[in-house]
Amino acid sequence: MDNTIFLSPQNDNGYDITDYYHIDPIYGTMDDLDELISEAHKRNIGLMFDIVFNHTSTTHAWFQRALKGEQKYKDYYFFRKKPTNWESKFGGSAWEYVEELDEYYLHLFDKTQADLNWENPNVREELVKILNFWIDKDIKGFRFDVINLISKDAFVDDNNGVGKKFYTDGKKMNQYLREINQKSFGKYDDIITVGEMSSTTIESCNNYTNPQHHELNMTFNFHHLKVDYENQEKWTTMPFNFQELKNIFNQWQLGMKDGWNALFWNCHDQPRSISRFGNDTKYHDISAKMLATTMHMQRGTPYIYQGEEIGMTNNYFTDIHQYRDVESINYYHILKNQGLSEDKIHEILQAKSRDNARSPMQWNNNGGFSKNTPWIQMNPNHTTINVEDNLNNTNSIFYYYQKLINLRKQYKVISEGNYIPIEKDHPYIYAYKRQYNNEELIIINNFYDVDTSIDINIQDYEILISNYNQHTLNNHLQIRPYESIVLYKHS
Ligand code: TEU
Repeated sequence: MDNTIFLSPQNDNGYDITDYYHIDPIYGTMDDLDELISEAHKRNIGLMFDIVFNHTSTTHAWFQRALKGEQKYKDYYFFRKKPTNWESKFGGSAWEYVEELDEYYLHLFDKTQADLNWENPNVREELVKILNFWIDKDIKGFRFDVINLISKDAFVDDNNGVGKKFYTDGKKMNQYLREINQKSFGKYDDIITVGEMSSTTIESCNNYTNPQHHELNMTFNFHHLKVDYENQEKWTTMPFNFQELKNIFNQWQLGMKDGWNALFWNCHDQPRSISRFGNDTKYHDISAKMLATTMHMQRGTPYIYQGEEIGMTNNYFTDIHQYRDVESINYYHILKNQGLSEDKIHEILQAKSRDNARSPMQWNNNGGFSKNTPWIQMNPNHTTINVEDNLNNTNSIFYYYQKLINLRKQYKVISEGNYIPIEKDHPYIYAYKRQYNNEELIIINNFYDVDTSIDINIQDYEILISNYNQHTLNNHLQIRPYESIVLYKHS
């Protein structure tokens, strides 16, 4: 999955773009990219770009000209004499004061990421131009970063000081998406789009992805990844609320009736799922496969984030100097100011920091990523968790993912079937059925280190895939720790 590769000062790992037409030298040159695109093309692989249109880096030429007072470019952003009380998602105020202008500009993220003013037709035209530039280079897809924040409804103070309701899923969202769709990717039938949605709703996502609306193909939402937030606060530690997780899956799976879900556990913003929802020690392989099954059997399009397919875990850093992520470092200071102990802060960062997912890919038992010192420490467990070992073991997590992908291609009931929740209140099991014409699947997943059971009629079903080898199939089905079992029947 994601990461942007455009020219950037890398204050936020590339989500602060200086120039949308150039590749950052840390990733190579335009020639390298052209070669990659053409080699991929030959192998029938299309490249998808991660692109950030809600904001630019403050080093972008537009913002620099705005700072010089050029009205044309000030109108590309939101400059105001009086700030609102909104909070930045990375901590502190969402407004930064510029002394030379005696004005504030809006930044929903870091202060080096200034929000673009989509109200301005010139901005929309620039963004369409960028999309078409890359489409002409044969880029076959786009992941639009926090795209549901582009329509700001009103600049007024929020009673609870956050501001979200004034800029999330705003009134002009559908209009803006339709416009860029019509003028760029919508003209082609082989380009795929996914919108990353911050604090969104099922209703909005249905609207964005209803094929008749010509906006986006599918959406990522994060509700299932907030079930370990105490009082909805990310920077806390709490065992995940399993009932809540199941409710959210069931609601989104059933609710996206007109649209389409992007399915995922991991991305560059989330701690590793195996450390969070599985068991990254005793049941490392088993629980990695269980989580994979849970997601890959759902209705939607699954995304895999680098390292997930070999069961990479959280980094468990112990020193703030090991962190690189701007959000983690900001919150380290915020939590310290709130009086939390160093130990508690580290416990929180170990559970929640985005850097848990940002350490280098573990290729072999020496690491194998680069001869140079990487930007962030490699997880020491590369000695036992790495690609090479996975490739040498037919029972590995990697081959299990491969099998899941093949099954989706083979079985319409996986790619097209409907979704029916079962065992909704079971304390350990998340289970559902899928149906398509005369085919049926039952998917059963144990999220805990316990032996348990369910009573279910599985007559005439056979095992399609499981993370355990031997089974006794009967209607009082015994389920082992972190077991996943997918049963298939056709009539
Ligand atoms: O992230 C959007 C976002 O709202 C959050 O998930 C955020 O990363 C954070 O974890 C909140 O606690 C996107 C990108 O994926 C992220 O990497 C960027 O930092 C962010 O937008 C700004 O561009």
